[in-house]
Amino acid sequence: APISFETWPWLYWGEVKPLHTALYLEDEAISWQRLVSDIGSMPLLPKPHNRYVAILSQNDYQTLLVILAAWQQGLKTLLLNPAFSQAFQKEVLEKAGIEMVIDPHTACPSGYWQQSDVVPFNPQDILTLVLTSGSTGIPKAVTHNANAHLTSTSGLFSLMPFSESDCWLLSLPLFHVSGVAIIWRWLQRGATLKIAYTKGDALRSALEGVTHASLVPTQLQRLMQGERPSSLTSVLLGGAVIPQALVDEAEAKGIGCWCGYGMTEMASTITAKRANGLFSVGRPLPHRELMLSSLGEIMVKGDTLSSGYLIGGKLEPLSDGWFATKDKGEWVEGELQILGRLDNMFICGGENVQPESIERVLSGFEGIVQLFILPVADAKWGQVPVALVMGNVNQGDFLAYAKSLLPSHQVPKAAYSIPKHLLDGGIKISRRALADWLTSEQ
Ligand code: 4YB
Repeated sequence: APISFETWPWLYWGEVKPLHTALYLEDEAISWQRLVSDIGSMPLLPKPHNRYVAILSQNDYQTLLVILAAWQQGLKTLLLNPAFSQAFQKEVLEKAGIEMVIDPHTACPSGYWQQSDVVPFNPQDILTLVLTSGSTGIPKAVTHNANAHLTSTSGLFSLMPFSESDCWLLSLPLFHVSGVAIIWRWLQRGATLKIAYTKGDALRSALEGVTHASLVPTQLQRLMQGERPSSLTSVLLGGAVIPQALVDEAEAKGIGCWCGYGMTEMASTITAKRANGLFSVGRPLPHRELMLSSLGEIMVKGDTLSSGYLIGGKLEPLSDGWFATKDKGEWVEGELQILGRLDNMFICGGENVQPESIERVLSGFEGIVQLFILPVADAKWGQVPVALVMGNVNQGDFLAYAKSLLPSHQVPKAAYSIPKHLLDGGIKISRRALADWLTSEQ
């Protein structure tokens, strides 16, 4: 059963098992007692009257300390990607109505443990803000309280075991909901968190000693190119279409895979299942509800739904009732399949084209590492699909293969190789960035 914390979870574990390891860093183990003391040695952070601050969030110990210190000092933190340009950061903060930005690497530790600096833990108070990843417009700051995070966590644990003696790698950014979710799973269980450099090939060595990791499919794909990390038993996948062949391969190598579908507004995972050979993301976890609208749009609600976006310093509810996800889904054998984003759909000669469904059919072609279908303007048909491929692919054979499998309005009119650099930034590949590249090439 989940613990209902009466104080900040790290203070609880600091009392219950002070000498147990809370964290593995690159070359050091940190006990719960040491963690509590390090958080308490953080300086008093600036306290704007609405209590909202932004924290430039890298995946390192110093940033974690500043985030936890901010929470126990009564602050609500927008976790920001430190790679944003100054101009973009300014736009985002102006929209949300947040004035203060903290860089953990210049907020030096000083002072000493002062019990009076700790505000009471109230699971209903907003603690985290994470930006939406919409492809258009300025992202919105999605708020969550501890209750939503802990509820999300306990629902997941009913499906995916994570015990006190396990270790979850902080394998996704703290400024993304998937990274924040790892923090709450670790805190809920009083297990071990590993913080290490995970970009690119460093992921493999970061996984040493780790039992659990959250991975986007491209990270798992990279892992499959070498030997299986020996301690890794359980991987939670999500964030993008999860290729079935990839999951089958990982399972065959002894890595337990859980396929999930989640989003920022729902505090990460909404549906999930242990891989079972069927391409799907399973069923809703406890405390979440999901239905399909008459148009096939996935609608969600539940205890993990955000209580609002922060806009101009005020909370604006997301919806009254069901939240419309803009994802298209379908039930297959009682499990949910994600068909694609409604806003990726385009029209070719009067026919609806869902790029993700073409991608699913064609990504099995020999040599393809990744494939994207994008629309380009066409005088006769309005828009036509073209393929952007990564991998060692014979383009003529590929297009002939497409013709043999797909109705004509879905057959790519051309195929281009994507430069590798477009694919390794960030946790999600932006179709917008690919489209911009395509335009610049034509
Ligand atoms: C999908 C999708 C899927 C999301 N198929 N499209 O802790 C986790 O649950 C986790 C573990 C590993 C990797 C990621 C996660 C996440 O949280 C992912 C949450 C996320 O991506 N949130 S988001 O707000 O940035 O994007 C949400 C959108 O991502 C959805 O609306 C879908 O369009 C897409 N997506 N899972 C296909 N399995």
